[in-house]
Amino acid sequence: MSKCKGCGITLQSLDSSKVGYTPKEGSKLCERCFKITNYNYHEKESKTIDNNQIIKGINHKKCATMFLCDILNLNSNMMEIYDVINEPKVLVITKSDMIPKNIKLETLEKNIKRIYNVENLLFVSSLNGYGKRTVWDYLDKFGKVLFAGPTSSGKSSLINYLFDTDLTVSNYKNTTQEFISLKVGGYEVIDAPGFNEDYLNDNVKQKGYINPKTVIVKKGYSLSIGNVEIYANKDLNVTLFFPKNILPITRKVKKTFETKVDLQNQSDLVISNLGFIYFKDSTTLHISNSGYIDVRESIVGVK
Ligand SMILES: Nc1nc2c(ncn2[C@@H]2O[C@H](COP(=O)(O)OP(=O)(O)O)[C@@H](O)[C@H]2O)c(=O)[nH]1
Ligand SMILES: [Mg+2]
Repeated sequence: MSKCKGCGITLQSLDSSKVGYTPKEGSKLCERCFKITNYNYHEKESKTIDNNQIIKGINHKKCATMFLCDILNLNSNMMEIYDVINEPKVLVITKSDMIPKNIKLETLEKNIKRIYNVENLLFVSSLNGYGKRTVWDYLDKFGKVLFAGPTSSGKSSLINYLFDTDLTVSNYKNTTQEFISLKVGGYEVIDAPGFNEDYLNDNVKQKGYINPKTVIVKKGYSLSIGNVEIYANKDLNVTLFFPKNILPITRKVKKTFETKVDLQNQSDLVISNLGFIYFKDSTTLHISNSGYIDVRESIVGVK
């Protein structure tokens, strides 16, 4: 059976409710990829592969791996996955065009390497080409390279940018549904399905810069972002790093909060797949819905 050129799924024309469906036999794209590419829309459930299966698949390929993450989906879950991927590997921070201009990449690099114990790190943007030379160097060194990382981190976009290929790209999660091996320009490149987390905000647009926003939340008020609500027993002065369309809400504290966390100064409260809140000062935080959060030494703090 042939595979979809956009997402790697095995094509079939028998059951329109199942993955890989195409109404036209002999088509190169599944209906889902066709709709995403032409209308930026699809209504079908994507095939999701369990993270452990993807890790197995990656390690089975036994080749150099670029692990792509943007600064909003960089978190301890993803770095635990990074840690179990076979060497050689490099952490690639994608969408560098989104990184606020007032944050020095050298500071970010130093912090990320220290906090997550990473040896090799690159920054890249498929939008403006930043860092492409370092990616080509890596490709030249290994010849065969696999592109892994969380869903929507820009794996397929980077391959398309480098090799002028037509992999399907979208803001929907799990756009790439299978491993896709391509032989292009003397290289062997493997695109991989993305890793998922339990909580994933589908279709969060991450276009343009993240505009870091410093907010003061008065004592007695809480700050709510996505599904997470936080509150401290004092005035809070924090900086928010989220896509522009994620709007913080403040409101009077009315309910009880399930979790209490002590944050050191210069910490980030990471809200999985949405972004992070930077705390310059140490704080005791009360958090509701803590399943999707993670605290770390700040990646944007200056030591
Ligand atoms: N700003 C910006 N957006 C990007 C970049 N690369 C990818 N994207 C966007 O991120 C979303 C996910 O990209 P995709 O390549 O499908 O991610 P994948 O799931 O990792 O293959 C798409 O909406 C892309 O347009 C980049 O370098 N900069
Ligand atoms: Mg993809």
